Amino acid sequence: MKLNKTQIHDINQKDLKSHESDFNYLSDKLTNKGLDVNSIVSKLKDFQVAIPSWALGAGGTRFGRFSFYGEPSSLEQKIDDIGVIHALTQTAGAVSLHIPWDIPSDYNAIKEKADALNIKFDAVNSNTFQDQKGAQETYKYGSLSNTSKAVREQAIQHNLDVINIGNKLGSKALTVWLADGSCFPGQNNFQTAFQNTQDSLIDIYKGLPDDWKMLVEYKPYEPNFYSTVIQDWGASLMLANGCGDKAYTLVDLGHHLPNSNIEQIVSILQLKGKLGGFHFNDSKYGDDDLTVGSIKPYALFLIFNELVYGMENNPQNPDLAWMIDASHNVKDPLEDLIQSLEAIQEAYAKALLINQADLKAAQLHHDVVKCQEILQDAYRTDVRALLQQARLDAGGALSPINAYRNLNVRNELITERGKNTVATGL
Ligand code: AOS
Ligand code: ZN
Ligand code: ZN
Ligand code: ZN
Repeated sequence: MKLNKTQIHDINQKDLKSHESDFNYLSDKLTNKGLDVNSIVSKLKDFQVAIPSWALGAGGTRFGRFSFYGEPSSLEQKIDDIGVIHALTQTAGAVSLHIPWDIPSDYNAIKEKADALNIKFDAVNSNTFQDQKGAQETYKYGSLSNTSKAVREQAIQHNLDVINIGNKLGSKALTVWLADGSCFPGQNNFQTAFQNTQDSLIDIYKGLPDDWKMLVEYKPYEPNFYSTVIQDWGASLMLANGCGDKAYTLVDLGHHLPNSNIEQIVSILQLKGKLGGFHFNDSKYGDDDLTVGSIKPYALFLIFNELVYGMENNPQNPDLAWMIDASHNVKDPLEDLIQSLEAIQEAYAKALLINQADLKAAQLHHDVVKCQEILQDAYRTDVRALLQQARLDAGGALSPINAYRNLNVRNELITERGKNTVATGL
């Protein structure tokens, strides 16, 4: 299944007139406020978010998994699906591979496919949270933190293998997320576990090519429920600093205890030049992996406000690796990802409306009311016509969800792949 520009162009015709009037109305309003609409639209066009190779099928919980018809069962098919999302949204120009779930069998074929669909290979993800078939050692009691040297060595080697695989595809970053921790007090010595993790990460870091980054993801709990070795941004930052300049912290929105001020975390990491990557999702309780912006869109906007500030004011911080890390239990995964992309772009567009000079002046005058007015004026603006314009300029769909449905994508996929498919991955 491959969508072409003509199909999308034709579908857009019906809504073109009403889009134009929406866009012109908004464009006038924003121009009158002194904003450069063209530059905002072009920033939206440039903003690309990676889709993880494990998110194209239905997710599940430990209580069960309900498959979704026409799921991809090979890496080729997963890239095809990302191609569909990218053709419609023009925002998903990258894939983030999970190893070993998605090891390419034919590197050239995979690269050619991705190239043809305009998809790049973003960060590669290692997996030392599951035992692999035929593995000598078990990760039941940890991987990089394990008290057994043999286990640590196996986990280090796996990460080096992942770098090697990513290198063949043009990836430039390794994301390390560890499940390591303990389920009960007394089970682990915190200091030993942390020190072992640091030493193991340093060994991996030594194998990192010069132009690569290592992204260290943190998470407070799950699958371990008493302690996690890399439980928060502080632990991640210490470990990254212990490795060197090419190691950074990765923030996953779902990996915080309730009510954490994520925007402040993001802000300070950028000040220190240490924010390397981002996993988008939304949550009500924990690592829920729900559709981005479905629960706390205002929080997402506040995070984007800090990201935009950082992108403009913190040259010490590198470009970020953006990825959606969501799981789809009851929706068509492709529709869910399209909704997430829309929410990300919406929050980004609203953050771009904030007049940073006015905000700074209001802050200096301690005009707290004005500060809030500036943020909320941006947040309350309906920016969807800007997103549509960005997609239109890039050859995407005015409404990706409508186009997806009108083009009958899911049925086509079912015809191609069959009804009872099982996607590999989580
Ligand atoms: C796990 O909770 C993390 O969010 C990871 O980033 C990711 O979902 C996992 O590593 C899948 O490979
Ligand atoms: Zn994540
Ligand atoms: Zn997670
Ligand atoms: Zn998550």
